[in-house]
Amino acid sequence: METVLPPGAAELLGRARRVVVFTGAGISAESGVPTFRDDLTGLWARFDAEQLATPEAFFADPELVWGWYEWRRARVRRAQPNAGHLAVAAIEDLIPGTVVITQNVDDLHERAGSRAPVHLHGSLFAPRCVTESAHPADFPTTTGEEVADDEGGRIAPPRCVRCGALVRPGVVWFGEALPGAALTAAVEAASACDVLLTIGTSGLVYPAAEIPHIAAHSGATVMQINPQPTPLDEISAVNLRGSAAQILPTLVRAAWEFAGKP
Ligand code: BJW
Repeated sequence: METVLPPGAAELLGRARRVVVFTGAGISAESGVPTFRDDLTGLWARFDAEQLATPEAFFADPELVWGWYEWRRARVRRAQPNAGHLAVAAIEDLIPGTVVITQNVDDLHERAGSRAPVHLHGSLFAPRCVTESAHPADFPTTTGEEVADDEGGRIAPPRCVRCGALVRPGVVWFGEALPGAALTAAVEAASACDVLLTIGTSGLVYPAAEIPHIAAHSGATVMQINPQPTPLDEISAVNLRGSAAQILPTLVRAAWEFAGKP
């Protein structure tokens, strides 16, 4: 189906000087990466993601939780950036200085050409030692290849070769602080932008969900792309209902044309 943009949407983006792109799991959905609120499958079907993404779950059953992350890591490795990720990189080409802030723990923005996305919730690819969060984990390589099938399974986390403690996923779990530098960069960019584009996030998880609110309160125009209503509807001047991979390329192409750079 052809995407029809509401009047003025492309002009808003094409005219903007300082843009923040704020993304969530929905932008990677069409690359085959499940969103956080999709039902889990296989070994993890009886859990909610919210139950597994906690320090308590990891320390109660490290094999269950590490196996889940290895399975997800393998899935992301096999996934490719979609048209939505590519369109985000095209915004960075159109409007230099655009800041991409993502809640996602995958690397699909980087692989689509985004320059330096700010990762608020860490990365699947940066495991670290549980005792010394400052040092990245040195551990015997587990590539995730062993869980590359669709089943997944329990896997014992490796041990840090420096101190012998467990290695944990380098992501931010519920109840944990976000990385300070990333949060500061996100707040600063949101406070100073004139357009914030929020894409594929439920807007339910804090403090990340504050970022679009900070932009709105600072006078920026918030544009949202999401097939479903979210709590961010009320601060979004432009609500584009639909999939990121479909709407975003149309929006960005039109913004390039408006800016006279077809
Ligand atoms: C499409 C689409 C398509 C589908 N195209 N769209 C204030 C109020 C209430 C609670 C709190 C609060 N402040 C803090 C809290 C507690 C808690 C919290 O927010 N809880 C809520 C659930 C209520 N927050 C925390 O615990 C945070 N830490 C904290 O506050 O620490 C305090 C502290 C300070 C100092 C010292 C110590 C502590 C940490 C939050 C960490 C979140 N981490 C996770 C897991 C990461 C690792 C992993 O992936 O396993 O991050 S949770 C999960 O949610 C993940 C995501 O990044 C995050 C956001 O989810 P997202 O991206 O929005 O995805 P979904 O699945 O929710 O939505 C997908 C959307 O896409 C939907 O809207 C679809 O419609 C849409 N979509 N297809 C476009 N094709």
